Amino acid sequence: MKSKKVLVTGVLGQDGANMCDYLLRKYPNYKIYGMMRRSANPNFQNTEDFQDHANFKFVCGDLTDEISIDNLIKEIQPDYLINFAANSFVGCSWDMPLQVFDVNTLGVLRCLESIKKFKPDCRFYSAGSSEEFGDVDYSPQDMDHKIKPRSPYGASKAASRHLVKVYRESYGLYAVHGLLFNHEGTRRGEEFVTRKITKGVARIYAEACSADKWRTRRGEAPKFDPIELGNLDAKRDWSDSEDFVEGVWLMLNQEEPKDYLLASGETHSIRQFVEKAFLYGGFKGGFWKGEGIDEKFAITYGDNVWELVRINPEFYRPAEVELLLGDPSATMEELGWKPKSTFDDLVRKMVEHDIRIHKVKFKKASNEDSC
Ligand code: NDP
Ligand code: GDR
Repeated sequence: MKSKKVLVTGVLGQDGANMCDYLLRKYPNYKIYGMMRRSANPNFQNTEDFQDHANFKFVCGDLTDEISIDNLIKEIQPDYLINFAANSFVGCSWDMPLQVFDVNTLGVLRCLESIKKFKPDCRFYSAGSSEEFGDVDYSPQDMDHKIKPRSPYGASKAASRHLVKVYRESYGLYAVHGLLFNHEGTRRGEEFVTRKITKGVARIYAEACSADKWRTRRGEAPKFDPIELGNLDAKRDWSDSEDFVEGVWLMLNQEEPKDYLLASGETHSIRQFVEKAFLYGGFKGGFWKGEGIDEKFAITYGDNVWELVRINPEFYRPAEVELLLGDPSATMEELGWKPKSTFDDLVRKMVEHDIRIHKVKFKKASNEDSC
């Protein structure tokens, strides 16, 4: 098989790492370049499984610096540029809207311009989002749904979608914008709600194991810090990022470029994610009590009620996307793409992974036997 060169931005994040991992396993002779921003203290947690592969190389660049993008495209001459780099946290996009547009929109423009000038046959992926649909008119959302973002983040991604179309039609570039619904996994950033919950379950699990012994010794009830969350009623269409990077790769390898949508076709509330995550963490019989900001998720243990989740209004957003549910049927038919993981598989995988890593850390810190 002919060797190709793929430049992946956002390599230290979830999708960038999963894409590099996928490509190195699928095409051991491809040269994969993972672009990261220069930082004094980079976190290599997501890349440690593949960063020593002979055909993988870290390169430095920043989407806000066109000189760095131009130099990479000129020097590497990539066959593909897969742009996952972004300021991807919706919640902070109200606090730094200009920076979000600089990275998420102008960053895409810088990539397109650079490809046009230095490698016009390079295939380009732009990481679009279901946040572009925002305040949805109907469900499930498909490619024809109007653009109605509710956050600076959603607006920045919608603007980049227009730019991709303009460059595709004006200059004949192979450029695609993937409208991806939420996707998660064991490499997910810890500020996103799913990972925040599964990390929280793992922490409480470890504390419960130790507290149980402590309680038996002293005959007293243990206390835990519950997980603090915002809007529990928002609904998201969650999938596994590992399934999605395969879909993205298919988008980049068609005869003609066009935009596609990836989703699971199911939606679940944050509340349902919490219930499932605690169940997979071994906490049976959880129940909700109270209302509004006093609502709590708890379980009964002996004579005690343990609070596992409570509301902190700090995590509410100025404007919320209440419901997302995608229709992946057209993409499945056109690309032959089929996700392997279900919602239950995803929650279980994330909880089990976080319990495993938390137990190791916890054991080291407390010198306790694992439970
Ligand atoms: P992550 O936040 O995990 O990763 C984004 C990466 O981009 C980080 O590693 C970050 O670097 C890097 N980055 C941020 N700013 C810059 C910059 N100026 N120049 C270069 N790199 C930068 O996101 P995901 O992997 O989850 O998402 C990948 C892409 O897909 C993003 O564009 C996101 O908006 C989009 N998306 C994600 C969805 C999801 O559910 N995961 C759904 C739909 C779209 P650093 O590590 O230094 O902070
Ligand atoms: P989202 O993901 O905004 O959908 O963007 P996130 O996990 O941040 O929020 C999902 C929903 O959960 C609610 N929520 C909380 N969210 C966070 N982060 N923390 C909390 O404590 C909390 N409590 C409740 C939020 O209000 C929201 O409704 C993700 C990102 O990956 C984007 O980059 C991507 O484009 C979209 O998914 C599709």
